[in-house]
Amino acid sequence: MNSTESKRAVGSPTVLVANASRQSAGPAWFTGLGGPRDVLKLFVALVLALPANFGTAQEGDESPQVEDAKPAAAPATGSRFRDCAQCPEMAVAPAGAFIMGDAEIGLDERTATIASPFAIGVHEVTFAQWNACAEDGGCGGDRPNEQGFDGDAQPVVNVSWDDAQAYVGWLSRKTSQAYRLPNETEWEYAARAGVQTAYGWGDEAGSNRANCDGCGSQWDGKITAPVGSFAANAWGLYDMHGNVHEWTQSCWEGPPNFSTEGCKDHVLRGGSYLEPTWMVRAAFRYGYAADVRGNFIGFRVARDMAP
Ligand SMILES: [Ca+2]
Repeated sequence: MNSTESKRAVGSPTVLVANASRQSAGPAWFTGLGGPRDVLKLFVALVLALPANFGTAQEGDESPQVEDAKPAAAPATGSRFRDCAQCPEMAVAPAGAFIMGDAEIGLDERTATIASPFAIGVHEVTFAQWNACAEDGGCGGDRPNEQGFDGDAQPVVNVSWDDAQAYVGWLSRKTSQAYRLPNETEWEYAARAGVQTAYGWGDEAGSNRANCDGCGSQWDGKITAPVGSFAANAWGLYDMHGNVHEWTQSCWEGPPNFSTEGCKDHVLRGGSYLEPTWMVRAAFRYGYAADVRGNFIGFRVARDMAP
Protein backbone atom coordinates (compact mmCIF):
# COMPACT_ATOMS: atom_id res chain seq x y z
CA MET A 1 0.00 0.00 0.00
CA ASN A 2 1.20 3.44 -0.77
CA SER A 3 1.51 5.17 2.46
CA THR A 4 0.76 8.68 1.66
CA GLU A 5 -2.54 7.64 0.14
CA SER A 6 -3.59 5.67 3.16
CA LYS A 7 -2.35 7.82 5.98
CA ARG A 8 -4.87 9.63 8.08
CA ALA A 9 -4.96 13.36 8.13
CA VAL A 10 -2.39 14.41 10.65
CA GLY A 11 -3.10 17.19 13.02
CA SER A 12 -6.79 16.71 13.46
CA PRO A 13 -7.76 17.59 17.03
CA THR A 14 -10.98 15.70 16.47
CA VAL A 15 -9.04 12.50 16.09
CA LEU A 16 -7.05 13.19 19.24
CA VAL A 17 -10.16 13.75 21.31
CA ALA A 18 -11.63 10.54 20.00
CA ASN A 19 -8.39 8.81 20.86
CA ALA A 20 -8.28 10.33 24.29
CA SER A 21 -11.66 8.97 25.14
CA ARG A 22 -10.26 5.48 24.68
CA GLN A 23 -7.78 5.94 27.47
CA SER A 24 -8.77 4.37 30.76
CA ALA A 25 -9.45 6.67 33.67
CA GLY A 26 -6.97 7.08 36.50
CA PRO A 27 -7.36 5.14 39.74
CA ALA A 28 -10.42 6.32 41.65
CA TRP A 29 -8.63 6.21 45.00
CA PHE A 30 -6.56 9.22 44.03
CA THR A 31 -9.58 11.47 43.89
CA GLY A 32 -9.84 13.84 46.82
CA LEU A 33 -6.26 13.40 47.95
CA GLY A 34 -5.21 16.95 47.23
CA GLY A 35 -4.88 16.52 43.51
CA PRO A 36 -3.98 13.27 41.79
CA ARG A 37 -0.99 14.82 40.06
CA ASP A 38 0.62 15.80 43.35
CA VAL A 39 0.07 12.41 44.89
CA LEU A 40 1.36 10.67 41.80
CA LYS A 41 4.40 12.90 41.65
CA LEU A 42 5.24 11.98 45.24
CA PHE A 43 4.81 8.31 44.47
CA VAL A 44 6.96 8.54 41.37
CA ALA A 45 9.62 10.48 43.26
CA LEU A 46 9.73 7.75 45.90
CA VAL A 47 10.02 5.00 43.32
CA LEU A 48 12.74 6.82 41.38
CA ALA A 49 14.65 7.35 44.61
CA LEU A 50 14.91 3.60 45.12
CA PRO A 51 18.23 1.98 44.30
CA ALA A 52 18.66 0.91 40.70
CA ASN A 53 18.55 -2.74 41.67
CA PHE A 54 15.34 -2.41 43.63
CA GLY A 55 13.06 -5.31 42.89
CA THR A 56 15.79 -7.59 41.61
CA ALA A 57 17.31 -10.44 43.53
CA GLN A 58 19.40 -9.28 46.48
CA GLU A 59 22.15 -10.99 48.39
CA GLY A 60 20.55 -13.09 51.05
CA ASP A 61 17.36 -13.61 49.08
CA GLU A 62 16.32 -17.20 49.27
CA SER A 63 16.30 -19.05 46.03
CA PRO A 64 14.84 -22.50 46.59
CA GLN A 65 15.14 -23.51 42.94
CA VAL A 66 18.85 -22.78 42.49
CA GLU A 67 20.74 -22.81 45.73
CA ASP A 68 23.88 -21.12 44.47
CA ALA A 69 22.12 -18.52 42.33
CA LYS A 70 23.92 -15.19 42.37
CA PRO A 71 21.95 -11.97 42.21
CA ALA A 72 22.09 -10.50 38.73
CA ALA A 73 23.90 -7.21 38.51
CA ALA A 74 21.29 -4.60 37.74
CA PRO A 75 22.21 -2.63 34.64
CA ALA A 76 22.85 0.99 35.44
CA THR A 77 20.34 3.48 34.16
CA GLY A 78 21.62 5.11 31.04
CA SER A 79 24.37 2.56 30.46
CA ARG A 80 24.77 1.89 26.78
CA PHE A 81 25.61 -1.09 24.64
CA ARG A 82 25.46 -2.35 21.09
CA ASP A 83 24.85 -6.02 20.31
CA CYS A 84 26.60 -5.93 16.93
CA ALA A 85 28.58 -3.42 14.91
CA GLN A 86 25.62 -2.48 12.74
CA CYS A 87 23.05 -2.72 15.50
CA PRO A 88 21.40 0.35 17.01
CA GLU A 89 23.02 1.64 20.16
CA MET A 90 20.85 0.88 23.18
CA ALA A 91 20.41 2.56 26.57
CA VAL A 92 19.10 0.90 29.72
CA ALA A 93 15.97 2.33 31.30
CA PRO A 94 15.31 1.35 34.93
CA ALA A 95 12.27 -0.26 36.46
CA GLY A 96 10.02 2.37 38.01
CA ALA A 97 6.76 4.22 37.81
CA PHE A 98 5.52 7.41 36.26
CA ILE A 99 2.37 9.35 35.48
CA MET A 100 1.24 8.39 32.01
CA GLY A 101 -1.05 10.69 30.05
CA ASP A 102 -1.49 14.42 29.69
CA ALA A 103 -4.71 16.11 30.80
CA GLU A 104 -3.83 19.26 28.87
CA ILE A 105 -4.31 17.43 25.59
CA GLY A 106 -7.23 15.34 26.79
CA LEU A 107 -5.36 12.19 27.75
CA ASP A 108 -6.25 10.79 31.18
CA GLU A 109 -3.40 10.66 33.66
CA ARG A 110 -2.73 7.55 35.71
CA THR A 111 0.17 5.70 37.29
CA ALA A 112 2.02 3.31 35.05
CA THR A 113 4.71 0.94 36.23
CA ILE A 114 7.64 -0.63 34.49
CA ALA A 115 8.41 -3.88 36.27
CA SER A 116 11.89 -4.56 34.91
CA PRO A 117 14.72 -2.63 33.32
CA PHE A 118 14.62 -2.69 29.54
CA ALA A 119 16.77 -1.36 26.75
CA ILE A 120 15.61 1.19 24.20
CA GLY A 121 17.30 2.65 21.14
CA VAL A 122 19.32 5.78 21.81
CA HIS A 123 18.26 7.02 18.37
CA GLU A 124 15.55 6.41 15.84
CA VAL A 125 16.68 3.64 13.46
CA THR A 126 18.63 5.24 10.61
CA PHE A 127 18.75 4.54 6.90
CA ALA A 128 22.26 3.15 7.36
CA GLN A 129 20.98 0.69 9.95
CA TRP A 130 18.00 -0.29 7.84
CA ASN A 131 20.18 -0.79 4.79
CA ALA A 132 22.51 -3.05 6.79
CA CYS A 133 19.49 -5.27 7.40
CA ALA A 134 18.50 -5.25 3.72
CA GLU A 135 22.07 -5.99 2.60
CA ASP A 136 22.29 -8.86 5.06
CA GLY A 137 19.23 -10.55 3.61
CA GLY A 138 16.78 -9.22 6.19
CA CYS A 139 13.97 -6.72 5.82
CA GLY A 140 12.83 -8.47 2.65
CA GLY A 141 15.85 -6.91 0.94
CA ASP A 142 13.68 -3.81 0.77
CA ARG A 143 14.89 -0.27 0.51
CA PRO A 144 12.21 2.12 1.69
CA ASN A 145 11.22 4.92 -0.63
CA GLU A 146 13.78 7.51 0.33
CA GLN A 147 12.18 10.57 -1.27
CA GLY A 148 15.36 12.53 -0.75
CA PHE A 149 15.35 11.71 2.96
CA ASP A 150 18.21 9.34 2.46
CA GLY A 151 21.16 10.60 4.46
CA ASP A 152 22.75 7.69 6.28
CA ALA A 153 22.22 9.44 9.60
CA GLN A 154 18.64 10.38 8.90
CA PRO A 155 15.95 8.21 10.43
CA VAL A 156 14.53 5.60 8.10
CA VAL A 157 11.07 6.60 6.84
CA ASN A 158 8.40 5.02 4.67
CA VAL A 159 8.46 1.93 6.83
CA SER A 160 5.27 0.30 8.03
CA TRP A 161 4.71 -1.47 11.34
CA ASP A 162 5.08 -4.71 9.41
CA ASP A 163 8.40 -3.47 8.01
CA ALA A 164 9.58 -2.60 11.52
CA GLN A 165 8.73 -6.15 12.60
CA ALA A 166 10.95 -7.46 9.81
CA TYR A 167 13.80 -5.29 11.07
CA VAL A 168 13.52 -6.39 14.70
CA GLY A 169 13.22 -9.98 13.49
CA TRP A 170 16.53 -9.62 11.66
CA LEU A 171 18.15 -7.97 14.68
CA SER A 172 16.93 -10.78 16.90
CA ARG A 173 18.28 -13.48 14.60
CA LYS A 174 21.58 -11.68 14.24
CA THR A 175 22.14 -11.10 17.97
CA SER A 176 20.18 -13.94 19.61
CA GLN A 177 18.41 -11.27 21.66
CA ALA A 178 14.68 -10.65 21.65
CA TYR A 179 14.42 -7.31 19.89
CA ARG A 180 11.03 -5.71 19.48
CA LEU A 181 9.46 -2.29 19.35
CA PRO A 182 8.94 -0.55 22.69
CA ASN A 183 5.39 -0.77 23.93
CA GLU A 184 3.50 2.46 24.41
CA THR A 185 4.09 2.61 28.16
CA GLU A 186 7.82 2.05 27.79
CA TRP A 187 8.00 4.66 25.08
CA GLU A 188 6.37 7.40 27.15
CA TYR A 189 8.39 6.42 30.23
CA ALA A 190 11.58 6.75 28.19
CA ALA A 191 10.48 10.05 26.63
CA ARG A 192 9.89 11.50 30.09
CA ALA A 193 13.11 10.03 31.50
CA GLY A 194 12.16 10.80 35.09
CA VAL A 195 10.33 14.09 34.61
CA GLN A 196 6.62 14.80 34.47
CA THR A 197 6.67 17.83 32.21
CA ALA A 198 5.11 17.98 28.76
CA TYR A 199 8.51 17.49 27.13
CA GLY A 200 11.66 15.87 28.42
CA TRP A 201 13.13 19.34 28.97
CA GLY A 202 10.13 21.16 30.49
CA ASP A 203 6.60 22.34 29.82
CA GLU A 204 7.37 24.68 26.91
CA ALA A 205 8.45 23.58 23.46
CA GLY A 206 11.17 26.22 23.52
CA SER A 207 13.47 26.73 20.55
CA ASN A 208 15.68 24.27 18.71
CA ARG A 209 15.14 21.41 21.13
CA ALA A 210 13.44 19.16 18.56
CA ASN A 211 12.28 19.01 14.95
CA CYS A 212 8.56 19.72 14.60
CA ASP A 213 6.39 22.36 13.01
CA GLY A 214 7.07 25.23 15.38
CA CYS A 215 9.99 23.74 17.32
CA GLY A 216 12.39 26.43 16.07
CA SER A 217 14.82 24.16 14.19
CA GLN A 218 16.17 24.52 10.67
CA TRP A 219 14.28 21.36 9.63
CA ASP A 220 10.83 22.32 11.00
CA GLY A 221 7.99 21.25 8.73
CA LYS A 222 10.34 20.38 5.89
CA ILE A 223 12.44 17.30 6.42
CA THR A 224 13.90 14.96 9.00
CA ALA A 225 17.04 16.00 10.86
CA PRO A 226 20.00 13.64 11.16
CA VAL A 227 19.37 11.68 14.36
CA GLY A 228 20.94 13.19 17.45
CA SER A 229 20.83 16.78 16.17
CA PHE A 230 19.36 18.03 19.46
CA ALA A 231 20.21 17.55 23.11
CA ALA A 232 19.48 14.13 24.62
CA ASN A 233 17.05 13.67 27.48
CA ALA A 234 18.10 12.71 31.01
CA TRP A 235 18.50 9.06 30.05
CA GLY A 236 20.59 9.87 26.99
CA LEU A 237 17.84 9.33 24.42
CA TYR A 238 17.55 11.53 21.34
CA ASP A 239 14.60 12.68 19.25
CA MET A 240 11.87 11.25 21.45
CA HIS A 241 9.99 14.42 20.56
CA GLY A 242 9.49 15.01 16.86
CA ASN A 243 11.70 14.19 13.86
CA VAL A 244 9.88 10.97 12.93
CA HIS A 245 6.76 9.55 14.47
CA GLU A 246 7.70 6.20 15.99
CA TRP A 247 5.84 2.91 15.74
CA THR A 248 5.32 1.13 19.04
CA GLN A 249 4.46 -2.51 19.58
CA SER A 250 1.13 -1.57 21.16
CA CYS A 251 -2.27 -1.91 19.66
CA TRP A 252 -4.41 1.17 19.48
CA GLU A 253 -7.26 -0.61 21.20
CA GLY A 254 -6.72 -2.21 24.57
CA PRO A 255 -4.20 -1.65 27.37
CA PRO A 256 -1.07 0.31 26.45
CA ASN A 257 1.23 -2.67 26.58
CA PHE A 258 -1.12 -5.00 24.79
CA SER A 259 0.19 -6.23 21.50
CA THR A 260 -0.87 -8.63 18.86
CA GLU A 261 -0.03 -9.08 15.24
CA GLY A 262 -3.70 -9.00 14.43
CA CYS A 263 -4.81 -5.69 15.88
CA LYS A 264 -6.28 -3.17 13.52
CA ASP A 265 -4.07 -0.21 14.32
CA HIS A 266 -0.82 0.30 16.16
CA VAL A 267 0.21 3.26 18.25
CA LEU A 268 2.78 5.80 17.10
CA ARG A 269 4.47 8.16 19.51
CA GLY A 270 6.40 11.40 19.55
CA GLY A 271 5.12 13.23 16.48
CA SER A 272 7.31 14.25 13.57
CA TYR A 273 8.84 17.19 11.75
CA LEU A 274 5.36 17.84 10.34
CA GLU A 275 3.43 18.03 13.59
CA PRO A 276 2.79 21.12 15.73
CA THR A 277 4.37 21.36 19.16
CA TRP A 278 1.41 19.93 21.07
CA MET A 279 1.63 16.77 19.00
CA VAL A 280 5.20 16.11 20.03
CA ARG A 281 4.44 16.15 23.76
CA ALA A 282 5.53 13.05 25.65
CA ALA A 283 2.02 11.65 25.99
CA PHE A 284 0.66 12.33 22.51
CA ARG A 285 -0.49 9.20 20.71
CA TYR A 286 -1.68 8.35 17.28
CA GLY A 287 -2.64 5.18 15.46
CA TYR A 288 -2.19 3.72 12.00
CA ALA A 289 -2.81 0.36 10.40
CA ALA A 290 0.17 -1.99 10.27
CA ASP A 291 0.76 -1.52 6.53
CA VAL A 292 0.77 2.28 6.45
CA ARG A 293 3.95 4.01 5.37
CA GLY A 294 4.76 7.69 5.32
CA ASN A 295 7.76 9.95 4.96
CA PHE A 296 7.29 11.08 8.54
CA ILE A 297 7.05 7.61 10.11
CA GLY A 298 9.96 5.59 11.48
CA PHE A 299 10.71 3.69 14.68
CA ARG A 300 13.24 2.85 17.36
CA VAL A 301 13.83 -0.58 18.83
CA ALA A 302 13.74 -2.05 22.33
CA ARG A 303 14.65 -5.28 24.01
CA ASP A 304 14.30 -6.87 27.42
CA MET A 305 17.35 -7.10 29.63
CA ALA A 306 18.41 -10.53 30.83
CA PRO A 307 17.19 -11.12 34.40
CA1 LIG B 1 10.98 10.74 17.14
